[in-house]
Amino acid sequence: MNTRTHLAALAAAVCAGLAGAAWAGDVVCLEAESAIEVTAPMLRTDIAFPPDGKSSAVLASSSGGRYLEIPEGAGKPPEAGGDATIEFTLDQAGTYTLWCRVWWLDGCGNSLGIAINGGKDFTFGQDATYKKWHWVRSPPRLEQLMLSAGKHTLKLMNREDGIAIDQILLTVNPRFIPVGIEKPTPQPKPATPTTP
Ligand SMILES: [Ca+2]
Repeated sequence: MNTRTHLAALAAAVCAGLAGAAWAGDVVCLEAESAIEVTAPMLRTDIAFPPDGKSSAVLASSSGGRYLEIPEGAGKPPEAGGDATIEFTLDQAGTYTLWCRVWWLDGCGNSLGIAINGGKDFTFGQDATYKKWHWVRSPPRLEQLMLSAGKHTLKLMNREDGIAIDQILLTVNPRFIPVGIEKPTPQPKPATPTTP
């Protein structure tokens, strides 16, 4: 390898390294069960207290063994409400794609409503993959997902019972596709009040 070829190879390696390094800030992954507020019949499921009707395999194959769930038979609006609010912080402004790792019972339990920062809610899901954890993507270029840097809230709302949500992922990279369990992104801890 002559010097010029060597430098070209080195430059390519540096560029590849930089591209890889840029990924970390492009993707924010949250555990659904990290919600600051959960109202019934939405509930936080814990592998230590398995609910009736769910196999241990579903629990064991969730990230952290915990997720949010609206059990089958809990009801749907207008008879039943139920929601969960999750706080998250973004390092950069952009048009985000939202992914959720979900478990749907069937065609009558395969969607939820999502509202960002108290804005207009949109329907998420409606795909036909049932009884297994899988990632579902939001419709592209949603106005609600044009987000500034800083703190935001995401509200998951009951639309149909028989659903579960394990992880939530936001990315500015439209080509990013989550696979399996993604590593949760550490979120800033809320400021603790100082004692006088
Ligand atoms: Ca989880």
